[in-house]
Amino acid sequence: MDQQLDESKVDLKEASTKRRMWKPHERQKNVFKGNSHWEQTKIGDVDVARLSVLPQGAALIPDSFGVIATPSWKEVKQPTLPFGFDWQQTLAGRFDFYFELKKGLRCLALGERFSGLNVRGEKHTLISTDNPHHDESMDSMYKPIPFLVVGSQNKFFAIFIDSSAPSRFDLDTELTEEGRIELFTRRGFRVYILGGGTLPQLVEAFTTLTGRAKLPPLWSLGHQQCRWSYPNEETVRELAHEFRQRKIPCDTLVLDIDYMDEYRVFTTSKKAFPDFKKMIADLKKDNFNVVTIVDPGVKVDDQYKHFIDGKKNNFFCKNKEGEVFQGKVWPGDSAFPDFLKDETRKWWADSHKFYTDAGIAGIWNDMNEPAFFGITKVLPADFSEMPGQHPDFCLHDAQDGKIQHLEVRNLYGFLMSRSTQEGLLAIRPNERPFVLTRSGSTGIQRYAAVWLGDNKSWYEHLGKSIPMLLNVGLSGIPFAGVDIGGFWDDALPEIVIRWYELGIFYPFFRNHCSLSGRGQEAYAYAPNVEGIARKLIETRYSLLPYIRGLFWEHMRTGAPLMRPLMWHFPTDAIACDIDDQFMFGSDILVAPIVERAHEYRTVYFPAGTWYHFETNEKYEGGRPYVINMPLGTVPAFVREGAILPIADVIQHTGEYSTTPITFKVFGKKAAARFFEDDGITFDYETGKYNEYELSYADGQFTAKPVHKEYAASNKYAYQVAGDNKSTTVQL
Ligand code: MIG
Repeated sequence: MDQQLDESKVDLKEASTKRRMWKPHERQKNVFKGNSHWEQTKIGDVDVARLSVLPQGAALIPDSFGVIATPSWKEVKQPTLPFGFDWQQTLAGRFDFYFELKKGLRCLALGERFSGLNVRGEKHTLISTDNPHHDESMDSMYKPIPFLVVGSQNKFFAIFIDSSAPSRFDLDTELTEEGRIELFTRRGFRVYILGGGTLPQLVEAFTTLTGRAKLPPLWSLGHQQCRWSYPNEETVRELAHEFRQRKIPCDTLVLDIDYMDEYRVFTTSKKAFPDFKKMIADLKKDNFNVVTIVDPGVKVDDQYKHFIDGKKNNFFCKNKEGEVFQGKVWPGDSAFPDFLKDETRKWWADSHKFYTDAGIAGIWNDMNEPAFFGITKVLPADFSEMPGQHPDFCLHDAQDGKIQHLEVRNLYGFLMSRSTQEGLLAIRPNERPFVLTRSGSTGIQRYAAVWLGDNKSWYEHLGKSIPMLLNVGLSGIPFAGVDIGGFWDDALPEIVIRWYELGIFYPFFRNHCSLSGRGQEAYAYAPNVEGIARKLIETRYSLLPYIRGLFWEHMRTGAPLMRPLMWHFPTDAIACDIDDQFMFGSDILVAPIVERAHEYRTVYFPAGTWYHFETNEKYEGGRPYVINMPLGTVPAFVREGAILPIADVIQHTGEYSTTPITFKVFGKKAAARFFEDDGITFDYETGKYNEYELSYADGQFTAKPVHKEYAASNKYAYQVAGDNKSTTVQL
């Protein structure tokens, strides 16, 4: 898409004489003169080869921020590589990688893409970009992750480029069965080739390399409510009051940029929030957590402590002349912390004491691509190599000297969130931190949850959220969601309900909208609509015991919560092509309606027997069914043989530890694992958690403890789906 003509800038006369047609690709000369070597190892069951490249003139291969594993590598001359992988340096600022893409192989992952699940047949530019208009013609988004999975059935390979530099993937756009990657850099880098293996094995290996998310605080898995903006204390208090009074479960209220004093980070507006601390404390009493937005831009203002400190200590990015680089964002002219520097990250981390002292529970990082007003495209369409100097941007202090922004831009949001998380952890060492970020790159799952930025209240965006989140999950990030109801435009009641039907299965569950749209809270609609929304949100809370189990599984295996059907049914060709349904863990198939004025949809069931989540109606799999789903339906089907832990309705996770939990059994023979802990601290790391093997056979339910060191206070029962009777269980 970057290749497309920008009509406004084009000399049309000249353009009409240039015929753009297919030509066989001719390789230019390889100009590489530096050092390179291959090494091999095995991660789990997966073979991994890695190529290290140090171009001539480059100081060193910079430390990877994304890769954390240090397996022992064995140097090899030339490993046997799948799909004819080859590489060269084509220009001083560009490396090219070539590989075969045989017909029928699927291409997955690559971070956040506005695409269906299979990202093949497209060009993908990986540079972190704030483009608030998500449509078919957009290319770069907020989270570039150069991890590409290729394969089908039980045999997948992956290419992972460990470099912060921008890249462009051409995944057989010409239908010549060729893949090509251009990496725009003048620095050293590494490339990892993983495989073959199954899709779960590859994601396991990749997340062994790049790390996993730890268990999130339980409250962060509950319902979160946000708006740009709740302008003052009165509105925020009223919001809390409405949720509780109407008994719509909610855990978290999120404050957007207007809580600040003229958008100065680490301040609050005295006018709009006269007693910020007291407000937070009162909300806490009512079991609300408050999350505040923090943008990277620091207002240029010689009276403002944060700007003064940052400038004095050289914490900000500089321009060529060595002065503080300035860009325009919400505070007006702003300086940008150079998060590549350890000292800057430490300073930024410590600054969060301002928020924790006020009782803030978590931090939301936005605009950290970083975004500058007016720039929705970072790489020009004709960008063909990393220039020696890029005039428009700043310089960073990297390990290998002063580095121009574009070389490390993809790390900006990642390092900001890392610093934020480190700050929260240093201040509250035994509390699980909650950080949410818009931008991120390889390994961001270690530091933050993500949401996919500025969608619209469009059915198209509701539907696209499924494949987009699936690819984000395959890229290593389990804790993800999109703005429920849609960010831009008015969300009418129907789309909000349809969005909640799907959204209760997003790992990150937040309703958010822009300042111009109409009120989008679950109660901003007629009573019947509110009633449906309430039921759906209650369903989310009832699923919390299952959802925490999925995070536990992610920690152990790297598995995302939202999985494409091919994750579990890799040899079912039809299932592999489906991306308007997904598996939520191994036991729940989600198939929502994502269109206006539709009450029926086709649901494809892979082999096995499936139960309607609400009615327990049975479907024999291996074929599609047309299913009636009126507004408010929970669009989920449970796999026979599963046991789902279901919590009784609660209003917030503060009530979780005392709510009864029912193990719902699907079928005559079923099994599951069940995990529980305090949901707040890191005590699970020293063993204070419980894990049970649940099973049901011959009319008998058993719970065998695998690990039992946490004193839970819930009461438990089991119930066979379709049966009204529940039986108490002693754990
Ligand atoms: O320029 O803080 O994606 O969630 O509400 C817009 C205001 C800046 C973009 C984020 C959105 C947030 C908004 N921000």
